[in-house]
Amino acid sequence: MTTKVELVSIVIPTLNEAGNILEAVTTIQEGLNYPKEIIVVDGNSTDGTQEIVKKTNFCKLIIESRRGYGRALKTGMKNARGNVIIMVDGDGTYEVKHIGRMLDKMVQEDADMVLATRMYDPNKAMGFFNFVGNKIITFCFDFLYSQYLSDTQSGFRAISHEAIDNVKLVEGDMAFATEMLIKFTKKNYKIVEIKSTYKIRRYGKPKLQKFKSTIEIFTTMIKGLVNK
Ligand SMILES: Nc1nc2c(ncn2[C@@H]2O[C@H](COP(=O)(O)OP(=O)(O)OP(=O)(O)O)[C@@H](O)[C@H]2O)c(=O)[nH]1
Ligand SMILES: [Mg+2]
Repeated sequence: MTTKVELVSIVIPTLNEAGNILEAVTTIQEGLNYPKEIIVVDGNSTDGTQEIVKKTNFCKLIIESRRGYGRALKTGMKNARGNVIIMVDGDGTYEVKHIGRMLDKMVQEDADMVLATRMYDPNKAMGFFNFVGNKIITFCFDFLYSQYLSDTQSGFRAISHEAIDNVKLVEGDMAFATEMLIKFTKKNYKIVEIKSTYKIRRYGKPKLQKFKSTIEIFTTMIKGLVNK
């Protein structure tokens, strides 16, 4: 439940995103009209990402040397001071201009989480295999956990800090996002969606290992059913 956004902490994991990160953080810094802090959690990038972040003078840079998307986000969230946390990739694929809308929606709905869904994106920028994989995972998640979400793999979320502190998240990599939804669902936390758009990655490589991540996500969904 979120009645007011006192401070929003935007947590951005980065691993070699030198060509993407500046535009993302500048758009947030200049366009977001909420009290905010921007936290970049870097996994020892070798392409100059850290130097770019340091130069901005408005981002807090944290180094998380352990590999993994989930680990980086967890470390960032531990350091977040806001009562609301935004998690978003640093690769320029999510529409960070929509953070304001997500926060408005969070307060309007008194929600614990707002998911930015990419399923209604008119540009259809998500790759075919990612789209189909996401659809299958989301269908299974909704069926198994009685939800009506459309994009469980969206890494662009507004989350109540209090709610996330109340769940124990152990997944270190991409399954982190699914584990979070499972644990929020089990606590009956309110999850709502807003429609957002998506862009193709213009610089750098995806770190997503499709096969490994898919196995981990399904294992996480089954574990969630077994562990009451
Ligand atoms: N600190 C840290 N960040 C990571 C790690 N792995 C991925 N990231 C970042 O987490 C975000 C999500 O990873 P992506 O590679 O974009 O994965 P994806 O969104 O599934 O792939 P794309 O379709 O290319 O966007 C990006 O900002 C990455 O730079 C990691 O091990 N450590
Ligand atoms: Mg990405």
